[in-house]
Amino acid sequence: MLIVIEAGFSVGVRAAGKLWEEGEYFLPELAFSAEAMKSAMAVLQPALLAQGVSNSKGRVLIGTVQGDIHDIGKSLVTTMLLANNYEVIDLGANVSHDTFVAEVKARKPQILGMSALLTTTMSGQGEVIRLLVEHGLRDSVKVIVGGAPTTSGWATEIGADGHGENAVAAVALANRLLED
Ligand code: B1M
Repeated sequence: MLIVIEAGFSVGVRAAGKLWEEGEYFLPELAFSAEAMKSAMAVLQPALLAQGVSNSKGRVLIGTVQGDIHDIGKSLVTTMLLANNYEVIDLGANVSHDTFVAEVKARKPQILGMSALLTTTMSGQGEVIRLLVEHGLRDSVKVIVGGAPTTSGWATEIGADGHGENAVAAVALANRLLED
């Protein structure tokens, strides 16, 4: 079953990500490829887990922040992480600050990823980091932020460990952070 993921779907979705970065593919083509991968993973992942097979590089908890229902970019990041052998717990969109903190505490991910598409909701990324510090959890997890209005400067300002410009960059960043 792993070969179906690693030699099939993962290769395909990575190729689509590359073509998109190079300007060859348009967003609908990338999104279509992401949807295909997500549908396949929905079938294959439970079966893999049931077999006790784990090829996980690490556990990532991801979601779009409170008040923000944009989830297309976050789902692309999720799929690219899955394609690169991360275990991903996707909390969805409009995730409350308290839920992020509670889930970090309960699921103990190596990486927390927060997406925000609105200038009015991006402050939520900083607020969650502040709450992680308050709950003594900040040192237990690397924090990645992303979404159209966010920048690496913003990531530094709020005390995140890094900023992902796009889904491919987010995977590269996760790899780097876990190597450190
Ligand atoms: Co809305 N929206 N929207 N919208 N929407 C934007 C973001 C906006 C820029 C449009 C505009 O005015 N030009 C604008 C925000 C302006 C601002 O904040 N200054 C806006 C607005 C205003 C709104 C509403 C308030 C509109 C209204 O109701 N008056 C409303 C907000 C609702 C809410 O959230 N509370 C709203 C609603 C919606 C729809 C529901 C219609 C729909 C979302 C559907 C969905 O997601 N299920 C929608 C859409 C589609 C957009 C645009 C057109 C496209 C967003 C998108 O999916 N992009 C957007 C305009 C735009 O971005 N140009 C817009 C494609 C996606 C692949 O890119 O999400 O940037 P992106 O993700 C990228 C990177 O950013 C990065 O990787 C991804 C893949 O490369 N990335 C990460 C993202 N998250 C990451 C996390 C990481 C790392 C990288 O690590 C954790």
